[in-house]
Amino acid sequence: MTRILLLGGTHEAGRMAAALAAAGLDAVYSYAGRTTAPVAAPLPTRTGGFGGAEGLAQWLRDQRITHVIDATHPFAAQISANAAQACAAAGVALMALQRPEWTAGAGDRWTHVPDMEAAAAALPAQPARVFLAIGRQGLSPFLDRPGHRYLLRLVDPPAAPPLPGATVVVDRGPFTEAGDLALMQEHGIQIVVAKNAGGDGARAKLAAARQLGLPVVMVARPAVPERPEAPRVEAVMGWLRHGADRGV
Ligand code: 3Y8
Ligand code: NAP
Repeated sequence: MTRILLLGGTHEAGRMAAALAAAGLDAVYSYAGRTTAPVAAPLPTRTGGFGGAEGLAQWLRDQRITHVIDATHPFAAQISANAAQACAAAGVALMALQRPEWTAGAGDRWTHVPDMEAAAAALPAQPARVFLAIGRQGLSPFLDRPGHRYLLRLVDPPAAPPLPGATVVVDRGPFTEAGDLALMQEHGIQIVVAKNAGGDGARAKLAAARQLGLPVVMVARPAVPERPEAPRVEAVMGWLRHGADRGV
């Protein structure tokens, strides 16, 4: 009997949940609980960590899960590593719904860096107005570059200023090019730092940077373990049907 755990928290995970619900499949949607008011999913939902890979493996056994779909964000490397390890340990089938990386096009001025420390080091020597569109968790490397004026965009209002002197806008995506263009012009942004999230939810700032002729520091995705990957919801549905045909 097919019973699915959908590790969510992204725009694509929401679309995956809708497809599973439409197919009448027995599935549960999982949030980490990072935000105060996450987008509602059309599936039964659970929130919070599992207690590492071991805890997840036990949860899979207790809940008699037969398939895990990892539709988490490409930068959510820990949960993805845990899912690969837990599915192997519990003998559960795993498929990652992973959107393709963004690639630079005509007019883009991107500098690729391996991680957030390198992104902070890549900022210009002279003070600049920097749009740090990377959320709240990866900000510490920028404490070493206090000379810049930072604009942060967060999903929830921060308890304390996450970066001294930074301007914070509170907004959740998906974002629009017109909205990001206006935001970047309003703050006189001169350079943008972005994670290579892929997908459409946060691409707007890249189009706005191109239109304004601004440089972008593009942070590469962290490594995740080898696992089956599909680029689209329809491919994951095919994987589930194929498995069901074989009675798994
Ligand atoms: C909690 C679920 C949807 C969901 C929207 C996508 C699109 C907007 C782009 C910018 C970049 C950023 C951030 C971002 C994007 C979508 C999608 C995506 C980037 C929500 C969500 C959860 C989170 C967690 C949150 C992180 C933060 C990252 C903001 C919901 C809205 C910057 C990543 O305060 C915190 O602790 C927030 C933490 C992880 C990265 C960080 O380190 O701060 N996402 N984002 C999920 C959970 O609890 O399991 O609240 O509804 C989901 C979305 N975030 O259905 O359209 O890519 O799918 N999220 C990055 O890419 O750099 C914003 O501002 O331009
Ligand atoms: P992470 O660093 O990979 O995971 C840290 C811990 O959070 C995990 O070990 C796990 O705790 C818990 N966790 C993460 N995702 C979970 C989920 N979907 N369900 C249950 N527990 C989860 O994760 P993150 O980067 O903080 O991302 C957290 C959530 O935000 C994910 O759902 C992700 O899809 C979403 N998101 C992240 C980003 C980003 O930039 N990182 C962007 C957009 C959306 P235990 O070890 O206790 O099990």
